[in-house]
Amino acid sequence: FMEIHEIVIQKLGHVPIVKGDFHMLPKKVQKFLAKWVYTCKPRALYICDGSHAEAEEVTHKLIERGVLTKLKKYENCYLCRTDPADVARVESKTWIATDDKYETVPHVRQGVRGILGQWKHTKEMEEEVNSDLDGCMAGRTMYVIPFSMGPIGGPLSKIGVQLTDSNYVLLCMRIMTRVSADIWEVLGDNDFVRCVHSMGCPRPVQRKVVNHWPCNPDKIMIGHFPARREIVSFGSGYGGNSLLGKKCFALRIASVIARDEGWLAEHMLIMGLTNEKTGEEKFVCAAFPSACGKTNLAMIQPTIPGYKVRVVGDDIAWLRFDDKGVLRAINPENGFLGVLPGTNMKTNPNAMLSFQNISIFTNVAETADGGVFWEGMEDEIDKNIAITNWLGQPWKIGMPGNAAHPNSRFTCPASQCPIIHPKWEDPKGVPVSALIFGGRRPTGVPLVFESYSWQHGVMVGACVKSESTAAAEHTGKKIMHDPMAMRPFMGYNFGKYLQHWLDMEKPDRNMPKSFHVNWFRVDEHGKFLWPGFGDNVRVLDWVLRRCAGDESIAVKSPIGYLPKKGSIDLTGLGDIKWDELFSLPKHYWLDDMRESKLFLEDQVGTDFPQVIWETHAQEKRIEEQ
Ligand code: GTP
Ligand code: SPV
Ligand code: MN
Repeated sequence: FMEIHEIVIQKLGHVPIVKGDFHMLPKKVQKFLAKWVYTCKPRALYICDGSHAEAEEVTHKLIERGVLTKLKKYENCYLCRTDPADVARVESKTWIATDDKYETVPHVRQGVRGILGQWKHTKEMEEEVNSDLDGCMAGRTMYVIPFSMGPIGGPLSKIGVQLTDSNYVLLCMRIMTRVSADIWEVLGDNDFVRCVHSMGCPRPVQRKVVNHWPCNPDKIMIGHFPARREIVSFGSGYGGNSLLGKKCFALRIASVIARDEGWLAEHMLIMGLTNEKTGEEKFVCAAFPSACGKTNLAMIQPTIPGYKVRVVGDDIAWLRFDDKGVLRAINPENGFLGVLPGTNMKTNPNAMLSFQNISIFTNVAETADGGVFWEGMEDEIDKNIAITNWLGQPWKIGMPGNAAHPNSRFTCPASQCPIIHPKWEDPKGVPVSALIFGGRRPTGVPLVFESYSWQHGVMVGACVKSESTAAAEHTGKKIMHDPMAMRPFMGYNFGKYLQHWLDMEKPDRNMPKSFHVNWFRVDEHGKFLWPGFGDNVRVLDWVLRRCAGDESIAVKSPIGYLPKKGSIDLTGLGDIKWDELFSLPKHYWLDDMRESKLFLEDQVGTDFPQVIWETHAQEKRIEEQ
């Protein structure tokens, strides 16, 4: 009968600890480490402290090995090309493991394949994890990364510890989360979210390593164990698959914690808009599916005077009502992992200015002068400069195919954004006045509408759809349901999640108004009807005037309140086809509502909160239109 401590030491075996002091770690962390060292069998253990020296050391190693190329044109910026088989999140290999299936996924209609999360029995997932991870770090170093989602020690923040055999992942985690040795003290004996990541490429390697990017694409597995707050990711080194603080922790696991603790973890940007006349500032959160414009909206450069815009977060919001009934939001992240194609000094100067220093560019093209290039930057580089595409081949503007991968991304510290909000790290969060849903809807859906009530807003959110994008493995352009922009990120039964949203509404709470926007409606030639980007501030201006109680600018429609004609400031925009932008084709909406209803009945079944349908006879309103 051994003491826990002895078991821990025994399991660690003779793995050398090349940095850090194992014995100074909290006991729970020691046990966690011992278990995974025993399973993964790394060559060495490296306990990270988040220091500057650590970044230098790791960066140097990555350059030496050819994973990173220093970009001469910038300070501390690096290019990384992945194995072309590892370029996006892999939803088909992402699972939530619980004992009870219906804790994770809704009761779908018989014969229907559920798309709101993938469930595996805890036992089965464990077996897969044990077999895949057995010896998976052989010949490699296991990095131990203590990190905080949200300001360290903040009342809304949560702590995680990630183990990984990828120093690229370590470097990105240092930007995207708060990595610090202080975490150990703040953590003490408390629990933490357990994150385990491996590229799945032990030495000697079985599979040819491409671009110095070890991975195991055929065996990718991203498993979540919400009951014990654990994430195990295998086989991929890219984005949301491997930076476990992001989608895995801050959305999937956090949504379960949020369910248990009475708050919300959402795929939302957070931004502040200050009215320059009154000095009053309002904050809004917006949920759009992946690659549908969150980062762009959060960093918007307004094209009309009157507002000062500042960003709090561009991807994830943790939302909680305070004791005064005010909804408060924090951005749990520390950096931005943004889409590059389409980003330039015209569309998003604030993003461009955020990544001039300490940044990593993954899967973009390189220019001969040590700069970067992607689709959308044609007017911002020297026309005669030689370009190498993301696959390492010579490239010229106008050639078929892409210079950069459509899901190529920058990773940079949020603090580098010129319009970062001074309160972006306020541990209490910022007060939220409006929630906005949206997606890529080429037809039928107006630029903006406001829901009738909180409950109606939940329905509008549940009906979010969008044209598929490159952020995940889906191919071809089709309109997919992405309820609450959370389809790939749900941590538990979507029906229960909707009920949790409904339960947020209480008499003593100041419920934010909710809206739906669509920047992507096109005319009969396929041209965008709305200029988008900086001009989206005109829509936010209308939203904020509605929040301030202006009754004169809205008209009731079957789907919600629409802007009264002329109530959106279009000064200087030239020809905007208002009627086309706001029309509600009756046949379209009837089809759309029936389709959405069928989708929710198929996919959420008896778990769907019926009250949403009962109170909002939307179809009837459309029929009677
Ligand atoms: P994730 O990081 O995947 O969650 O994406 P996101 O929601 O932050 O999307 P992002 O802001 O990175 O935009 C994705 C793509 O949409 C980019 O190619 C943008 O150029 C494009 N985009 C963003 N806003 C607009 C807009 O208002 N109009 C149009 N037409 N395109 C936009
Ligand atoms: C998204 O797909 O919504 C992202 C990128 O923000 S990733 O971190 O890869 O999920
Ligand atoms: Mn995102």
